[in-house]
Amino acid sequence: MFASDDTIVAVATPAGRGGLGVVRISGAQAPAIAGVLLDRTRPLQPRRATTARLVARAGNEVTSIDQVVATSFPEPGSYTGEDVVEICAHGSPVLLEQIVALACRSGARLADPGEFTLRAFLHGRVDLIQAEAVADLIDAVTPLQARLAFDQLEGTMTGRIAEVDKQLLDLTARLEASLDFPEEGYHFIETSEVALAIGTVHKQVRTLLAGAAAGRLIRDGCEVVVLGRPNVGKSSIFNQLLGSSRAIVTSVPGTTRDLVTETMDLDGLAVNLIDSAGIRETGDRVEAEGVSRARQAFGVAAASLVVVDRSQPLAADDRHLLEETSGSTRMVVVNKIDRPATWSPTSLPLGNNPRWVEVSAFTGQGIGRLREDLRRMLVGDAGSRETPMVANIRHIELLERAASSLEAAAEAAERRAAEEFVLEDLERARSAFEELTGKRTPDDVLDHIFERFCVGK
Ligand SMILES: Nc1nc2c(ncn2[C@@H]2O[C@H](COP(=O)(O)OP(=O)(O)O)[C@@H](O)[C@H]2O)c(=O)[nH]1
Ligand SMILES: [Mg+2]
Repeated sequence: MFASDDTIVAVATPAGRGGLGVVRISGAQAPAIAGVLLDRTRPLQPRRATTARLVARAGNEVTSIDQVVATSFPEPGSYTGEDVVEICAHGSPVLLEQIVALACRSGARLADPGEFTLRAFLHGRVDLIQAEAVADLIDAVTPLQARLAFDQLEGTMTGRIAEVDKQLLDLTARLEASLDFPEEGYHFIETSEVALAIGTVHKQVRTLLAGAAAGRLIRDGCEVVVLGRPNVGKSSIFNQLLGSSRAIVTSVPGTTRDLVTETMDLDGLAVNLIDSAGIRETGDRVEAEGVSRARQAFGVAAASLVVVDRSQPLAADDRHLLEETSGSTRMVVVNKIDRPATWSPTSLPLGNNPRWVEVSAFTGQGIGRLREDLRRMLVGDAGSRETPMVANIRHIELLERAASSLEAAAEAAERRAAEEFVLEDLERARSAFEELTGKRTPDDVLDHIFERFCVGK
């Protein structure tokens, strides 16, 4: 996978018909292949979109296939860092495949998924964090996900990591220098200074990690389950949140027996909302199955909305559920406030989990507030801050590894351990950073990362 001296070609636009379609060629032979494909006497001028006739040649016979716009990007200033030619043709899948086939006949080979970006990485055009951001940007399903990925592509994370790594390098160099003069001990740097400097770096890494849980929720989306005893208005709230009548609402208790799932865009957060069967003690086998599925959904969901009906006295089933969910990420939704109240929310047995919001699924009152509160409960104010957001599990694990090595290093420095021990921990932290940016990343990890790309990217 990592040999990159040949020339690759792929359609870069999505499968199916479109106004335009782009074929991308990258590698040393790209300009020559373009010369064969295009009916021109002179080579393309760098970075200048040029209209040309695309032709198929057989012996002396030249058949026109399409009128295209071709652009040449010479190495090293192209996306991949190699010679690249982009051919923008009419968006017919048949036509685009034909152009790809012609390019292959002239010496190109079909690109693997993500191979253009892999080459950009191998040629140092982007680091690994940025290459991953390309895939995230393409996969984004909400504008906030796209923004998060684009920030990463712009190098906000890369810059932060480089800063941290530079401080570590400096520290390592000074410790190594004092190693060369063993009788002097910490010669080029005071022990207290070492511990302090490590502490500063450690804090920067922890700051990056602080937003990680929210970052992951934004990048990957999450599940939120609507719970409550039958007839409190779960399906009505589910529908209000989604803004459509997706789940069946009836006044007969026990109607929703299976899980109903829909994805909603909660101000940029992709939330998989799950409507569940009412949770209550029941003798009915089908209903009991529904109840058990609701409990399973609660087990995997990031958070729950526990619905209670303010127009009815609180039932034993309500109390059980409030108690059962009190240790989790939960919002109590006090529903049916359009009706006369039989109790006040302040009297609810909420334990140490005080979040509640009053709504009427009937009139829609309070639903906006519910959306805001739910979002804040899930990710806080994330997405509106300056620190780059760590969102990728690979990044989180490596930063955690770096953080714990830094802790160990600081601890060793504090107890005035020999420089070797401090250095060893610092090296471990640095190697985590190198794996993060791709300076030193195992091939199987690279394979895994580029596998998830689409062909043509
Ligand atoms: N007045 C009033 N009725 C509601 C409200 N929410 C739901 N209902 C009614 O309560 C009944 C049960 O609603 P449903 O959403 O099916 O409850 P579920 O069993 O918890 O899913 C239906 O007749 C709804 O129309 C509300 O806020 N106000
Ligand atoms: Mg229901």
